[in-house]
Amino acid sequence: MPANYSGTWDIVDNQNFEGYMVALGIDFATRKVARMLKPQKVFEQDGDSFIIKTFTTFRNYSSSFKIGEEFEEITKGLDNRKCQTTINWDNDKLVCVQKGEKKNRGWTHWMEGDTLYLELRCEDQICKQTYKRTA
Ligand code: YOG
Repeated sequence: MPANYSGTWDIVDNQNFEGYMVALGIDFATRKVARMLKPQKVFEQDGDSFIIKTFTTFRNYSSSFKIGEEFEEITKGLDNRKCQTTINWDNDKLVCVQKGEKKNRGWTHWMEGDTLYLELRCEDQICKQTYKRTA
């Protein structure tokens, strides 16, 4: 039985989001707005099928995938790039690889009790986010 991430999660910590955004080529004005945001994640999971929604007051982002199945991801409203994206289990961690123009791009999610962690990677930058379960 895989881990179940289903639920609603609110951000409580966000380390080096600025460095991650610079690595993605996000312009200064957009970064200035984005770094004030408090994202909320809503996970809908049925076994190996996921929908992850990221909500903010500025923009929202949604991604649907099945574990191990590569898909074309357009990071619409983020850096607007095209990636060939695959998410796999590493034990109970979700490990995403986003192949495309940016080297070493991807993310990892894992849980410890009511805490959800997210590491976002792009080139030599790592952003570390922490979320708490609210539902
Ligand atoms: O989630 O990959 O949970 O899809 C990182 C934003 C800010 C827009 C979001 C909106 C990178 C302006 C990661 C922020 C900065 C700045 C939230 C979403 C880009 C643009 C919508 C993500 C994964 C893992 C699942």
